[in-house]
Amino acid sequence: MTESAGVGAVAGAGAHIGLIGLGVMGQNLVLNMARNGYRVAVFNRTTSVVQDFMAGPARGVDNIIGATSIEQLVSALATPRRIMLMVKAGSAVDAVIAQLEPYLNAGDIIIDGGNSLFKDTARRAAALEAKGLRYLGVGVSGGEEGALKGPSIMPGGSRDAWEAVSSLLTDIAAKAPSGEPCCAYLGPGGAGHFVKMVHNGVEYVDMQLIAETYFFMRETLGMDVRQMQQLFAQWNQGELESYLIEITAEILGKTDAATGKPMVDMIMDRAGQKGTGKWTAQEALDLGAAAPTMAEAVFARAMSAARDERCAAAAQLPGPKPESVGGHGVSADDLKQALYAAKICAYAQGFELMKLASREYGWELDLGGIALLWRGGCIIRAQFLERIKEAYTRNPQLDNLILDPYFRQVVVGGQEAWRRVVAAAAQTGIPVPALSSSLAYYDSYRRCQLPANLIQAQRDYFGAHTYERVDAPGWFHTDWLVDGDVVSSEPV
Ligand code: NBP
Repeated sequence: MTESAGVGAVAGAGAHIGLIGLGVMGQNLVLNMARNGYRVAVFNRTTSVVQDFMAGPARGVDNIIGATSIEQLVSALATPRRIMLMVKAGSAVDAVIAQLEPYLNAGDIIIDGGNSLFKDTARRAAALEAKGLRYLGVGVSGGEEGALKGPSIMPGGSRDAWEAVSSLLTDIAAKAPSGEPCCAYLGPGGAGHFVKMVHNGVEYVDMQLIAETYFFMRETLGMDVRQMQQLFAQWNQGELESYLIEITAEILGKTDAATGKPMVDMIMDRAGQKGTGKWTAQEALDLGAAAPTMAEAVFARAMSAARDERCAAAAQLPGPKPESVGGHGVSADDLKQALYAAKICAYAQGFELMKLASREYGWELDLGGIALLWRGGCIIRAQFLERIKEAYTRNPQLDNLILDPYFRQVVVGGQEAWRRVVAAAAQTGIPVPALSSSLAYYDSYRRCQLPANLIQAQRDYFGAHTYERVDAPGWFHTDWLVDGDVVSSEPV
């Protein structure tokens, strides 16, 4: 740490913000803030990291101040103090808050920029606000590059605290192609972290859908890596244009230097996860939101992780005979339509989840505005998010994205191709859990009649849970069995 950039050098000037946690995200956010003209004081639990940062990436940047203790960091800040945490989610956040509290005064602001569970954020906000402090739970997406060049930022918590940091967060955020910042206040309590959680859940689905499409190209259509790379690059020029499609093409174009083989073939098919996708699926279950594809994407990662077991099972569980494998009349364009339709139905599930959460927690989320926040900086940035924004502008009360005229026409028009893909995958034994679950979602949502009448009958039969009739209001119970005959059906 250089003395010229030390805490003593700025006493009195007061840094605009302090940042604790110089991991991948923290370091890049600090450089982003400094580039935007903000004076930032930084601290990290392992203090050698502060020294390395000051001597490395922050070298020569004179509006970054390294601190070797929390007390030093706090004393370097202008008041009311603004302190952003970029530490591992969970107990680390509570630990850092506890360390900070003795040095803070009423009105000071703590901003948690990590991937905290929204319920933890709501709890922390309530506890700190009761002590006169202000708290923001801010989702930050875009990885290392986004943090440096402009991430998508999803703030929630005290509105008053938001107003005190809005220009800083807006300045460092990504800008959508229209020029609007990808950062806007979302609501009180854990609203920001909830939206970030759903963003990550949607990211899981998006990645899973692309991975299944790649697998189908390879296994069912028999395409080689070069052909797939060209196809994804071509798709990135149209309505599927997105960061994830773009990097998929780039990944497929990469050769392993050691073997000369496609890099993708050298990577073990075991997907990791850090938990935000799982939280999204869990929250969908808790809220009673029909979001099957969000859950399927998490299950697919779990199945991939059980590689040893899968390999052992492969020797014992045959699939379709090799001679039945073939294109099954599926074209590359069919696959493109299937991917787009499935993606729309998966995003519809994510937006439905946010709609239900907004009602449950009283957040009044602006769903169209959220689509715009995701338009730049983040991993799921895509041209089609503009379409989602337009859909909610056309009808802010839209029940489901697929009822919007644009999305309806895409899904309805693409369904035949989509069905061909899912059917061919089933016939050739290629697992497409997200493509098929999204189709099942579409087919369920568009049906007035589902088989739940039989489920209600079963529930009433074995547990006297009652049911509703189609021809009369109220709840009924039937004595299903007396010598095998139905004997009575009574209102309850
Ligand atoms: P890293 O793993 O790179 O860094 C973690 C940071 O947390 C380090 O500074 C570490 O300090 C600190 N920390 C830990 Br671990 N336990 C601590 C404790 N008990 N007290 C104080 N500090 C502690 O994380 P990252 O990738 O920069 O992510 C930071 C946050 O941002 C996480 O919540 C993450 O989920 C979220 N996020 C990450 C990404 C991404 O692409 N990486 C994207 C969006 C959001 P140390 O140096 O002393 O160990």
